Amino acid sequence: IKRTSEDVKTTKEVKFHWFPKKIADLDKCHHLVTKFDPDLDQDHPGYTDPVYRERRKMIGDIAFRYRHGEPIPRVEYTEEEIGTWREVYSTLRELYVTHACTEHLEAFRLLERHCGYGPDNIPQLEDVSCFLKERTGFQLRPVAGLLSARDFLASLAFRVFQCTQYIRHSSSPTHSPEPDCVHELLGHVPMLADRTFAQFSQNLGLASLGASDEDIEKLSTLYWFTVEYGLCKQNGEVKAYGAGLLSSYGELVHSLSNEPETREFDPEAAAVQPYQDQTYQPVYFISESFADAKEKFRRYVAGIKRPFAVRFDPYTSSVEVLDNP
Ligand code: HBI
Ligand code: FE
Repeated sequence: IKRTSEDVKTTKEVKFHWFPKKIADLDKCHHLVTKFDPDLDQDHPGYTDPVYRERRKMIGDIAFRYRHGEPIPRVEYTEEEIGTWREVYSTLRELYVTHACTEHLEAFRLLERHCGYGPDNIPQLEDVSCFLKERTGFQLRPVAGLLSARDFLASLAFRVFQCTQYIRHSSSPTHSPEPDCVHELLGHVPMLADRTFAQFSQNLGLASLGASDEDIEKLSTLYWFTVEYGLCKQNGEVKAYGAGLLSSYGELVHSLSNEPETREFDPEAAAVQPYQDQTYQPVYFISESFADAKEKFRRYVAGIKRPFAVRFDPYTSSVEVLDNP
């Protein structure tokens, strides 16, 4: 029997968290976490710079006003912002050849050819979104900062990636405490252009819909050690595929050196591994391949208890809620 979640709730008295059922519902998934906000976090490099904070707020307003289906407004970046981009871009670009996985390298070449990627230009989210849509069906929507894990993961279920549009402070080109467009465009976007990785990301999102707070915490930790800080084997070598690594020169070098502890990817272990959002990770998980990670994750998800199952309908970009999974 097909039912809506509200039906399930009233007929069976099972309580679970509201979640988006159709892609336009993502307009309601906008709950920000203030943890690394430059207005509140004294350690943020932009905390003492009112001009930066004003600019970030202006770009953030684009996200607050945005509704699903609209084109993403273009931002005319300043010389200072492009200077910050250039500095990170050129150092990372060189390192990718030896440190990034082949999926990232391949997509990066295409992005340079078709999407305005280059040292002197910050790509526009609208152009990148169109590119991804053609490649894997993923699209971007602008977001004003760090989103709650629940809302962030829910958007992945619809192949939507919530993407920041402002750039980090110019005093700190190699590091940003919060996600910024350097992290999204250099780290996440190339990976979302890969079909298997895109499917893995969507599966993480689907598993999160209506999940308990404890399961959201586990899934977001899993996300952390895969999508953000994952390593993988390729032709007998270890390469990076995590966006947090691919957008940080220091940690990218560190993660593939002999220094850190590495372990074979195991969802059960990765879901409860304590992580670091202020410094380098204490441990990295190495996947055999994305297909292998996807399969291991599928088995892990089967063990998560939910009073219903969800099925994504790609024709309408909506999820069906199925009773008695
Ligand atoms: N919000 N804007 C944004 N970007 C992210 O990459 C992001 C987020 N919120 C949570 C999050 N990532 C992850 O750390 C997990 O909690 C899902
Ligand atoms: Fe990220």
